[in-house]
Amino acid sequence: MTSRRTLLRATALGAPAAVLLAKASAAGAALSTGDHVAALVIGSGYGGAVTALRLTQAGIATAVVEMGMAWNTAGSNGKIFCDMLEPDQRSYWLRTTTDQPLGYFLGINVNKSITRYTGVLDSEKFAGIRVYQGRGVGGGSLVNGGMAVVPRRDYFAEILPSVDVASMYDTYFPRANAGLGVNAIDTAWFETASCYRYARVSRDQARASGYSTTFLNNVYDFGYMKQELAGTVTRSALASEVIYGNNYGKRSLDKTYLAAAAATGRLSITAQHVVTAVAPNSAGGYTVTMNQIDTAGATVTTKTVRADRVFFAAGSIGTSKLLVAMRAQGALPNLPSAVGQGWGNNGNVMVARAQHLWNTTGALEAGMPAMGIDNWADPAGPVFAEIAPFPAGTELWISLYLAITKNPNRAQFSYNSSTGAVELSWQTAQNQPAVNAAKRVFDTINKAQVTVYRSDLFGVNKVWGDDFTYHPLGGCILNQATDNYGRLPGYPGLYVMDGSLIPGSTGVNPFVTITALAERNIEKIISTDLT
Ligand code: FAE
Repeated sequence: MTSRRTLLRATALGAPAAVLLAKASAAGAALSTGDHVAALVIGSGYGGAVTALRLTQAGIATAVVEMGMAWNTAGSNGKIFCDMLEPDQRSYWLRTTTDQPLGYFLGINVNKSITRYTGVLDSEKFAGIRVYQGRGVGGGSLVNGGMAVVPRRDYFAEILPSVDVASMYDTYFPRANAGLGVNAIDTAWFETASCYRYARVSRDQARASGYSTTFLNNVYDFGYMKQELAGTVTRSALASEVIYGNNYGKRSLDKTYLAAAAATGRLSITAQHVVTAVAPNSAGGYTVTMNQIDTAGATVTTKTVRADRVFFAAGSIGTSKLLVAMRAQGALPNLPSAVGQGWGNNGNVMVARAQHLWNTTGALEAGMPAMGIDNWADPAGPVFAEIAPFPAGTELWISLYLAITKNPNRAQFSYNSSTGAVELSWQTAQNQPAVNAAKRVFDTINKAQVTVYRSDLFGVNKVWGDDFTYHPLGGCILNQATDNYGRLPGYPGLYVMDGSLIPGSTGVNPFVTITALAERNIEKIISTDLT
């Protein structure tokens, strides 16, 4: 309840989130070389935002460093973010062409040229997988589908056996849901809303094929969405806004956790700074090196600051890359060998089905998914498939799914000394168990409904979207690479707080798990290490 009250207090102050965050940046300004801070948080996604709020509430001045932009200024169209139908430079992180997850239509590449810019969605390419991540103050919360799903209790116990399950479900998951502003859809409205026809069609066919379905909570304000459909407010989720940001309606972290942290007056946010090194400082604490970048990604200046404590919250990829590089380069040579191990894609695979002409999915599709097919209990191939929108603004007769499966394959990060890059060993073929599990479900549905797969959306003649993920997890696993609360062994004052703690899979969309685990860990760290 504390978090709920604090967040309410933050907004009750009368200042909108953007003003609070602007104050946070102004109060602490950007970090400068020579600064000495009590706590420095690398990254402003879920792990970082929870850490920032709880540290500042505990009276500790906290500096958050974020490589992406603050996303508080309107662009050429009068809005902060662009939509999915007309992506411009704001869409992608330092690319000259878009790299849409569904990059093809009728087998034709539909990506377009854009100006290289520090846009909000990164499609980071490794040898065998593209990893989509949010870039900006708020991390993945700026670009994600908002689905806020608590994992199954037995599966959580299976993936993180060192964590007390009762305290997670009694305390930390409820705390995370409150802090994130999670809300449930009005199920009666769902049944009639034109913008969820696509979900109802998929649901009815799944049920008729023997599968059960479930509603999904979200951090998008469903009350706002109702008004969008009624035509009384500006559209966002109903205006093809999702993966390049939502201009309205979404409770992203800059409006929840980070706004509440800013309201304490103890938060500073340094945006457009990429942390490149962390090493022990001879005077105590750690030296953190960072490059300030411009909107084309060029380094403007390099800064070093000293921090008594450093919280790695750069995401599964960002944290793993930094730590693996620091170990290899000798800055943090004693990091355990488990750092860089155990990375997985949460069993992600996407697929689409073609509907019969008489089974329309609707021209207006809500960008925020609200329903999933739950076949996780099937021991032959657990699948939890979100019914995803295809918000093209026109009838397409397409049913799209993001399947989360129990893929046992894992990958490692390693440092390539000749290029200086950190590589990820994942190969596309490692996703075959995910494809097999999803195929069982969707083959069954197709057979029962006499429908077929679309093979024109993920490439030419390619049924499965098996070469990208939205859910990078692991690389610095709890109780293996860190202790049971995210402390890095051998380096007092260094902590890991994000999705890298989770061993490659949560069985559902991951941000509630990441948030709840961060709530659990920071509570322990504050009570034992900081007071
Ligand atoms: P994250 O949110 O990625 O935050 C890390 C931050 O650190 C980012 O802001 C980075 O820019 C920053 N950073 C990285 N390296 C550095 C550095 N060296 N220096 C400074 N800053 C740095 O990490 N999950 C759900 O639960 N439900 C959904 O509906 C959902 N939909 C998604 C849709 C899309 C398109 C994507 C990409 C993801 C989706 N996810 C969803 C996944 C979710 O957003 C992701 O698991 C979390 O954002 C991960 O949280 P972390 O705190 O680990």
